[in-house]
Order: sequence, then C-alpha cells, then structure tokens
Amino acid sequence: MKNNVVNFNKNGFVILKNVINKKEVHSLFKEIEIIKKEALKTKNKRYFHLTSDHRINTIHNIQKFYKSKKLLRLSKNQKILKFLKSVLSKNIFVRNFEFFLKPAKTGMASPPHQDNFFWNIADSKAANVWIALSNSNKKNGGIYYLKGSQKLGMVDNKPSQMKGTSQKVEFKKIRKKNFKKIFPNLKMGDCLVHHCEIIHGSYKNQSKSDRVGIAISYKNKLSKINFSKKKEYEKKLNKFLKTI
Ligand SMILES: O=C(O)CCC(=O)C(=O)O
Repeated sequence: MKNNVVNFNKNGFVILKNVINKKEVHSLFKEIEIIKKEALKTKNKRYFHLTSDHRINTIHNIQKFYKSKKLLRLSKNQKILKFLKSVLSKNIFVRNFEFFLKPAKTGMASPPHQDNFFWNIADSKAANVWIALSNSNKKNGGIYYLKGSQKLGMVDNKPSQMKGTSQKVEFKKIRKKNFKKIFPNLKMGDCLVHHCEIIHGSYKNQSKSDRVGIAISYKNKLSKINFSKKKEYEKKLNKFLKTI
C-alpha cells in the first residue's frame, strides 16, 4: 500500500491487482449488455460512440441515463476506496461511469489527453480508475502513460476530431521533455488508478479479442469545479458532436 501511494505520487498511476473476482467480472459483463441497449435508446452522441463496423466503442456519463446498482456497488469496492482515500482525500465522491469496450479488430484509439481537461477540477484532487474486465496490454491497444507527466499540470489541448476523446494534448510540445511511455499489463480483475492530469491514451485494438474496461472517476468531495473552463470545454464538445 505504502509503495503504491509513493508510486502514484511519483509516476501518476499504479496497478491494483485483483480488485474484483471472476464472478464479479461475469456479472458486470451482463450489466454491460443491458447498458449498451439503454445507451442506444438515448440516440444521444454524448453517451456512446460506434466503431466503423457499428459496434459500441465507448459509453459515457452512464449515470445520466441509467441507474445501475452493480456499478454503484463496484464504485464502493473496498480495495479501490482505501487506496483513493490515501491519495486524494478521506472524503471521496464518485463523479462518473464510462465503458471502454474496444471491440476486436475495430476498437478505436484514444489520442493522448489529460482527463482534467474534461473534468475541470480546480485543485486537481481527482483520479480515474480503469477496471479491466479482459486482459489489457500493448498487444490489444491498452492504455499507455507518459510516466510522471502529471507533474506538468495542465498543458495545451486541441480538438482531436476523434470520437470518445474529443481533445488531445499537443504532443510536439511535450515530446522534448522525454517522458517514458509505459504500457501497463493488466489481467482481468486488475485495475489502474491514474491522476487526472497524467497524459495518457490508447491505440487501436487490432487484436482478435475485445479489450473491455469500466472507468469510474472520483474526486475529493470538497474540490470545486472550475465552471468557466467547463463551459469552454462544453462549447468545444458540442461543436465537435455536430460534425459526427
Ligand atoms: O481504454 C482506453 O482506450 C482509454 C481509457 C482512458 O483514456 C481513460 O480511462 O481515461
């Protein structure tokens, strides 16, 4: 635990092993099927994006259109909460649920980005937890991190024109800084916890199996939202959504 806290503060991310078991994974896959149908019913581009072969690539802001008891239970996982309390605050708030379903062969990439560009948490006391329901690694386009890049704070972001992650960081500007790119190797049931300002992304899933994860984002309950920045981002998002 102590090592994980040190590594999170230094590198911006950690892997927590075996946070859920096979039975829970199986039950969450069933929940995903229900939520996929609910997302499609909304017909709202804010909530889901499709691959070129019309499979669901990502689902966003799930709590806004479906109240899932299973996701709520997952967000209270003791191993995850204990860790978050040691790196964020004793007072933790669940802010969002998302699915990254990245289908075999056509799962889309997420360009390098900082989550806090979308979340706008004023004191940056927030983290994303990506729970693996399948293995996730370099071979199936798994998440990569620029190790330690959260220490830069927020950098310039620009429109990415990519579904699911509408903004990306200006890679040219940060390349000089020589951050090491790390591809964590996750087994089903493990999770990643990353700082809301670490630069990260993922590649296309060109493998034969789906790469599936549930992302739950948390913040310090007392942290304020920067509403003027949020408004700016919303404007950019709406402009992009009109083009797809
Ligand atoms: O799983 C992916 O492809 C990207 C996930 C991601 O960017 C995130 O959870 O913040």
